[in-house]
Amino acid sequence: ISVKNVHRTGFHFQPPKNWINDPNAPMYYNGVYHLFYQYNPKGSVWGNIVWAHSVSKDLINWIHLEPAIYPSKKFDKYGAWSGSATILPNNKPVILYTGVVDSHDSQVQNYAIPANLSDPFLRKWIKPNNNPLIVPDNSINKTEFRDPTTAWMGQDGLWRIVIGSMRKHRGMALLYRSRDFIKWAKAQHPLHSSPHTGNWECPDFFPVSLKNTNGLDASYRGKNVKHVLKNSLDVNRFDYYTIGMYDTKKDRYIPDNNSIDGSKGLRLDYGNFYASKSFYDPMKNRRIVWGWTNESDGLPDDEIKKGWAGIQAIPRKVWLDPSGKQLIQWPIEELETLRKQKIQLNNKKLSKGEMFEVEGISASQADIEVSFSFSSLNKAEQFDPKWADLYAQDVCAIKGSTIQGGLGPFGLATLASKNLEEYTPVFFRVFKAQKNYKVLMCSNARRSTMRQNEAMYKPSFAGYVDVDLVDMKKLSLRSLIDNSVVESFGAGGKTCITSRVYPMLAIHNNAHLFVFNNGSETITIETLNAWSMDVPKMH
Ligand code: DQQ
Repeated sequence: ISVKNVHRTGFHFQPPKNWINDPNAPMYYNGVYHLFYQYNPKGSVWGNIVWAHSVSKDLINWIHLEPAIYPSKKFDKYGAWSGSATILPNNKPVILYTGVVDSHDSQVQNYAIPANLSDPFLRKWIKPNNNPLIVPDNSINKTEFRDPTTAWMGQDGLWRIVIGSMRKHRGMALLYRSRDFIKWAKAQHPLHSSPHTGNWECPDFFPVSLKNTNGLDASYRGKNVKHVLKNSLDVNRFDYYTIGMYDTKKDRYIPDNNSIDGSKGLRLDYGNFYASKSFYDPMKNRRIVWGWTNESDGLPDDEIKKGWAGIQAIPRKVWLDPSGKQLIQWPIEELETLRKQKIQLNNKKLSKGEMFEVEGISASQADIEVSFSFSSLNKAEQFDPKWADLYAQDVCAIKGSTIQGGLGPFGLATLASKNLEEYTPVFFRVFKAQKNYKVLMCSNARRSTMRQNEAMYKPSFAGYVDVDLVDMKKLSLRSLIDNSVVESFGAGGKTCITSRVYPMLAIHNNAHLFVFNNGSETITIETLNAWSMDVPKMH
């Protein structure tokens, strides 16, 4: 296996070569799922951006088609950047995307429509001559004006979209309205904005049900819904969201009291996951979110040597937690069709310092679901009040997976070499704070590779998990391991963390998987199910 391929993923979405970034305009149309994405047809670093296009019947096996949108006209000559799809009521899809019109990155919004609706794959897209549809007015920073959302229709019959922007470091979702989808007028106020958050890239705005896990169409109007506004923060490259109320009279979104905008807020993923976009899947009545996960191996040189860069995370079903306070995300059920050899364990105790190997599956390409229990919270370490001001990631860096604790650290050591020279631990550590327990979930790349390369990014990604351990002394973890990615879901999808790692020893058959407990409290593995994962068709 050449250096080009050793870290390629097996079951994550990737084209055969070259650079990819943001997922664009995911949609379901007449029996086919479409995924477009930002793509450089000429190389494996960002540039020459076109809209690559792939189609699928199951979101797992993909056919790569010719690019659907590429710069050619005055209104997108310098780039076809991110955007979204809307299916109009006459069952006609339309794409809105950002066109870059000069070498200074000035931006406008354009539309494209399928050339031939009877082609099941919608291979060809037309960019009509009445583009651009929207140009920035004088109040808008024209280099920070991009990434139109899927449109939704209000009771007044007008379409609405938001476009990401910024004014004096205030991030905002600019609101536009249209009757015919062609003539758009800017609303007086943004749908929402927030100071000191920087530019909002790839905003996403959608309703979620208060009643069940089903998804809702963007235009859904009814009772028992909340709304979610997600934006991708340019300043630190993470996807943040708030949950709130959409005041349709004022046409404003108001985050709930406990929901914070910006980098102190909730994150879709506490790891490498950016520019995500969701869509409503009418086939299975669900909302699905796609996110881009970038390379972390350092210098553009590595990307050039590999000939490829970037993957899309596994599509996740997304819904509102019954508490109403956060979203839940879970890998789409179709992923389970790739499960092959299985091994199962029940009721295995792990006392302090114990570690054992999960054998019998391919540890470089696997799906693992494990549920841990413990009989008491008494041994939980004290939460240092100083940490309250830190990000979870910093606490994970301080405490790690090897420093002995009380209740935890316990979890999985993924992509591990036989003698643990390399490993990426995904684990929990429970602390006792003044009023409650704090559950830290970490995915720590610090020991993931022997490779010496200062540019390599090896963060101790982490997030807190909002669970009540007093009633239920249990924590579950699911990890999708795929050669250079470990995508993990804590407590049934409450906290998600994706890491990109580049082991030198723990590759293919030399990768191992362990379960460990470095806390003094004994942990029981109630069940552990692990599967080797097959490679879907992607050509
Ligand atoms: N990527 C696109 C932009 C977007 C950014 C350009 C986010 O439209 O704001 O490739 O990664």
